[in-house]
Amino acid sequence: MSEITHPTIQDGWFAEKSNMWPGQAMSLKVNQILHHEKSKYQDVLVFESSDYGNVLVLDNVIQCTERDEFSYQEMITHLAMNSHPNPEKVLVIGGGDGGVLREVVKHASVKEAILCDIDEAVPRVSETHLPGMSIGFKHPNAKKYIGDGFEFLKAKQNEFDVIITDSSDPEGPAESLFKKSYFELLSGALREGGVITTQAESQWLHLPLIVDLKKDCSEVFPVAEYAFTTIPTYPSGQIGFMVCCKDPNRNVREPVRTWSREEEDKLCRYYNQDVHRASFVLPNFARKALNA
Ligand code: SPM
Repeated sequence: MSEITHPTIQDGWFAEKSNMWPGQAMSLKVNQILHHEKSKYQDVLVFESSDYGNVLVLDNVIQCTERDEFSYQEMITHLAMNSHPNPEKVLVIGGGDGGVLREVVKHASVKEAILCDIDEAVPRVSETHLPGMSIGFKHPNAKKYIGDGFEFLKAKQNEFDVIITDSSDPEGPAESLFKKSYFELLSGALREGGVITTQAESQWLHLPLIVDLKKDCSEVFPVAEYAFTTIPTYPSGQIGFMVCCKDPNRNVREPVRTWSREEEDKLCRYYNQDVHRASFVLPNFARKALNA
């Protein structure tokens, strides 16, 4: 075990406790702590786990593990990208580990992919400890910008085909990215027919928040749907996304572009066109709440 200590790690186990998921805590066995710092915005921790590879934790909340990150990064990216007929210019807000960028540049249509993260510590630490994700920054069409996503968007009008908001949870630096005024900025920054996806929490834990998000998104976009993916290391084993489009005639539940089955197999470990469609199918309790 390394010399570095962290309050979330006791007796060789990390525990993710938060009032956002009271009474439960995901635990991972720790081999060693690789990095810890208090950045300007948040507590940044990376540890090597016994079974999930290296793990990035911000403000005591797991952001990604090397073992299961592909589920989240592929789904938040390809649900949006394959709901657009020709995404050329793409913006990622947040996502400082680079995993979403890695997925965006898999699309041959992309001429420019810009990532804007508020905290320089996240890409810096990811470049050292999460090389399989930060590889996204190395693509020739990818650009990184450090700054506040909300402020960045204020200066943008009709610029992007797809915008993906890969945020942390609403308590902390990402709070403004869950507000209706943020979705209005996203809509303004999108070109005609543009698509967004945004991290939209778990139906098991945050249904009232998701109901509010869907309401806000529906007031800004003519199409606003909730989809979800499974992921073992997020609380409740799932996380959702709002998928919205400026074109009222677009059905985001159906990919407008598909890779061949062989390409899907080569490019993705989780996403495929059937999973795309299935991710919008909700259990009764969530469907009732979201359709009410
Ligand atoms: N590129 C990966 C960054 C991850 N962004 C989302 C993190 C969400 C973590 N909290 C999940 C809690 C679900 N309620």
